[in-house]
Amino acid sequence: MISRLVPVLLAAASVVAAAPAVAQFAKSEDAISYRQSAMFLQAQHFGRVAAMANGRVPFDAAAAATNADLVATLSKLPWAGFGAGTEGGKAKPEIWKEQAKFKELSDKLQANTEKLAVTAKGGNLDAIKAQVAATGETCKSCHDAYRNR
Ligand code: ASC
Repeated sequence: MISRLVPVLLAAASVVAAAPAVAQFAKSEDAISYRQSAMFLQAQHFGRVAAMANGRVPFDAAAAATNADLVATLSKLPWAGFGAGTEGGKAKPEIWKEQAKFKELSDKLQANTEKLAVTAKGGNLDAIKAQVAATGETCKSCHDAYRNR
């Protein structure tokens, strides 16, 4: 009897495992905290590279590379926190109505931060300035469309 239940339980477990990433959050407030935390960390580490690009702090190639690497990793994180039923925080409801456009912008950010990490490893400040600008534009275009002030 129990043994006949095993395949059923395994199938049920695989459905849970395949559920959207939102399933990892116990409640929608946790998803909101998660995505806001990921955005906060991105802003801190992108801000360190941007400060060098803008001449606000002296250029330190190793610090730029380390921070750019972190941004590339961190930029993968927030999206799991925008699952179905997690509307709220600073997120505009349009995110859940325009999933394809939101995904396109999140992919664009990740492509830009990846490029920033590669560029920062190269150590050329002018190239870093250009890629910081391109990445910042990507942040801004998504915020303009999908973040409440
Ligand atoms: C940051 C930050 C943003 C972006 C954006 C770029 O450092 O916190 O939201 O860069 O200002 O335009």
